Amino acid sequence: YNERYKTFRRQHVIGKMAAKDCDKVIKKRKIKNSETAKCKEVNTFVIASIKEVCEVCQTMGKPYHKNKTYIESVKTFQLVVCKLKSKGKRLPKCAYRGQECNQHIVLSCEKGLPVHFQRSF
Ligand code: T3P
Repeated sequence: YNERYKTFRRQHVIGKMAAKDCDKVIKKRKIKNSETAKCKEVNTFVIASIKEVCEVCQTMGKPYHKNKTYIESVKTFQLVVCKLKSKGKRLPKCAYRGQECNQHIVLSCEKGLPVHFQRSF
């Protein structure tokens, strides 16, 4: 598998978690802003199997109207959106507020595999 797919999986796909688990999961999965070495401002977790998320790239997605390079999911997914409580915090003290919702996801895909989480709506 390619490295971008592995990173996507680590950062955005999880079988089960609750909104209150953001801090713990983000730490365990070593999710950070790779450019600034600070805490990542937003990270969305899709609560699903990796198979279901990959299917968005294959049969369960359609072109995202605003930008052809992205694919939006036909169905909604259960999500936990983790948002940093205060911006600019340095590692390792990253404190998040989690929110659960059901939304469509917008991804980019390479060779039928998800490699980037763009947004949800
Ligand atoms: P990455 O590409 O490492 O997954 O957009 C900048 C980063 O924020 C990008 O990181 C994706 C992430 N992000 C979410 O996880 N959820 C969101 O809703 C948005 C807007 C961004």
